Amino acid sequence: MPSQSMTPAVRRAAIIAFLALTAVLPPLFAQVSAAKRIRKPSMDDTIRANVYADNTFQLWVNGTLVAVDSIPFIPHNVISVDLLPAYPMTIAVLAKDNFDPQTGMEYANTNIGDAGFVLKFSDGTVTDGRWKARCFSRGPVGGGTANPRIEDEPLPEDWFAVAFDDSSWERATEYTEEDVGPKQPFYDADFAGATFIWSDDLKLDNVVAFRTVVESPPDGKAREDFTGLNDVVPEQPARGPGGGKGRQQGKGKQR
Ligand SMILES: [Ca+2]
Ligand SMILES: [Ca+2]
Repeated sequence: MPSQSMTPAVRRAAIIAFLALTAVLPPLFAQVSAAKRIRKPSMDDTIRANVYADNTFQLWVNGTLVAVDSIPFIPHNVISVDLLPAYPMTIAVLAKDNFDPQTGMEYANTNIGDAGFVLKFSDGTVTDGRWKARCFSRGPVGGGTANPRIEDEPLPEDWFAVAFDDSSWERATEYTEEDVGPKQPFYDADFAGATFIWSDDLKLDNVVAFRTVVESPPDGKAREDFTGLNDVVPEQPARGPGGGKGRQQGKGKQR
């Protein structure tokens, strides 16, 4: 409160300022408090990721490993997983062709296999030539099969991290379906608008890392950011048909 030593004019001004602050601050605090309130996300807040790799991949989103191809070689499968997105969204992929680590070839060193990678998220995120790509293992060097050997280099320790600097990486090369020759599972899943990518050598480059940053949802749909959910007390979500009393026989949903 204003001090007794103030002049009347200053004191009056101080009292007005004090009263104004007491009127303004509580709503401000309430806003901050409300901003920290967050509901629990539901499956409606997730997006679906479809990923197809010739031959295998690991997928990292915002620095976290979220999916690994469950069939590393053949048959060529589509991996579909649910993601809780947060934007900007950093996507990092480690994709590998099938290859013998000594020769770079496959099928008992009788064949130089070719590769390819494609991804689509239901928020509209797709692979294309804007992604960054960097080869970390190639072979057989020069395409020679008489004395096949590989060249490789270690992945940077934090290559998948949000803060990793990929400015020295090249842009990915786009490939057609004819180039890659995807198998039926690719056609059974939604990859509309997505483009196959790899480095600039679909045959000899066997380990390729990709990175991109999706600044905002490509479909324009507003989505809440649930980052840090463990650091707040979320609002209680609406209960399901069971009224929150547990799973009803034959009706409950497995979680
Ligand atoms: Ca290959
Ligand atoms: Ca292959």
